Parts: sequence; C-alpha cells; structure tokens
Amino acid sequence: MSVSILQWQYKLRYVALVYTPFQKQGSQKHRSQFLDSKRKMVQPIIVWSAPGGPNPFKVVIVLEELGIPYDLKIIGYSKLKQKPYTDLNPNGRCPTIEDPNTGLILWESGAILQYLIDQYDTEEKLHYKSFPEKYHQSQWIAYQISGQGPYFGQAAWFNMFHPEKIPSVQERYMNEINRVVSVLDGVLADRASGWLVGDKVTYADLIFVMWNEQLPSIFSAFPEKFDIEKYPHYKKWAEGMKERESVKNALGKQQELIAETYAGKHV
Ligand SMILES: N[C@@H](CCC(=O)N[C@@H](CS)C(=O)NCC(=O)O)C(=O)O
Repeated sequence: MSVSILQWQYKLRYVALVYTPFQKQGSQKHRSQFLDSKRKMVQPIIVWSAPGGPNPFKVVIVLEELGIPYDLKIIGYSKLKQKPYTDLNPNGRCPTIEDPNTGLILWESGAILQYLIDQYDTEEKLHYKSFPEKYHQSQWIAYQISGQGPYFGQAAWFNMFHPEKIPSVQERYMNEINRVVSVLDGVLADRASGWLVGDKVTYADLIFVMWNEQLPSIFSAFPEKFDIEKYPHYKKWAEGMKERESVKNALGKQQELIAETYAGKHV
C-alpha cells in the first residue's frame, strides 16, 4: 500500500504526539566527516519538524548535501502554536533551526536555506556567488516559497482535508499547480544543463523537491487533472533529483516518521 504523506500528516494533525526533543536523526557518517575551515567539529544543528510535513525536509536535504550534522527534533502539531515552541518561532510552524555554532535561531525554510548556504557552503557545492546566478537563485527561492509551496499546500488542504467540497476552489488550486509546473517546465526546456541556475544542481533546485513529491497525494482523487507527461523537462528534473542520496535520505526519514506516528510511537 502506498503511503500518502499528506493524508497521514493531516489525519494526525490534531493527535497529541509525544514530543521527542532529543531524537537524533543525523547521519553518523556526516557527523564524523564534517569539519569546518578551522578543522573543528561543527556541532549538530537542531531542526524542528512536525512529523512528516514537507517543509522541514527541505532543510534536511541541504544539511545532508553539505554533510552538516543535525538533530531532528519532532514536535506534534498540537504543540506548535504554544509555548515553549512559539518562543523559538512565533508563527508556530516548522521548520525552525537552532545553530549552536553561531547562536542563531531561524524559521521560514527559504531563510534557513539561505543561511545554511551562506554559513556552511564554503566550497560553493550548492550555489553560485557570481552575478547574475546569485540573484537567479534568490528568484527561484522566492518562487518556491510564494508559488509552489502555498498553491500545492492549499490544493492538498481543499482536495483532501477541508470538511466541505468546494469545486471552484479545488479547481483554482489544481489549475495553479499546473501553471506553476508549466513555468518550471518551460524554463527547464531552455536550460541545457537541466538545472534552474548555472550548470550544476543548486539549493534553488533542491528547495522544490519536497512539494514535487506531494503531487500524487494531492491529485489522488483527480488523476485527470495532472498529467506529468505534459511536462517532460519538469519530469526529468524532478526525477533526477530523487536519485540523489540526500533526497533519498530525507524522503526515507519522512516516511519513517510518518510510519512511526501512525503506529502510535509518537502519540
Ligand atoms: N512558509 C513556511 C511554511 C511552513 C509550514 O507551513 N510548515 C508546516 C509543516 S510542513 C506546518 O508547520 N504546519 C503546521 C500548521 O499549519 O499548523 C516555510 O516554508 O517554512
């Protein structure tokens, strides 16, 4: 049986989940490999995540890519909008990070990715500092957090969880998903490298992975409304990213948490 991540996430939304503050999910290999420029061990970055939600795993992907140690702390949906979590993030959503190396607390996935890149991607593995690439990266980050995330998220809500069915609203968000994907497909069609910026994968590509992965759940009741074959460049890009170890690890952890939660481990 295939696991519908969004279904599980939202079904379990109001269940009191056990708060497991020190659950260590970082890869030991990365822990032992990652050294900063002064050859000192970097302390694990704390990543706050609700069980299974897509947004925190954008952060996990970048941490895995850069080999930065991290501790994934799981917080139940019922605890997000109250203290002590709102002292870290007054918006009561995930992800939030706490970086013991710099003392920074930060929320909103786009801002977190930008910070991790500025602070830790010293070898420019996942980004460009050059003009105009630097600004094109920012453009795609803004497009993900203002376009892909909200439209995909609202489509998921109205298709799967809203108590009333409102066809005109469902139609609007499903159309918006097709529009957002067609923009990506059209741009990628003209990119010889197959990446959004420059000739290598950057965090501007990777930030899209987690919501791309929600499409089968979002359209499960409306398969006729989304045909990935209409978007071959998007399809190749999205499927290519899924082959990366970082992405496999993030998706694996997300599935694990959802399965554990469903099995009652976090309840
Ligand atoms: N714009 C935020 C969105 C964060 C967000 O909505 N996170 C979800 C989990 S994937 C959440 O915390 N939902 C809890 C809620 O809606 O109460 C970001 O990109 O960090």
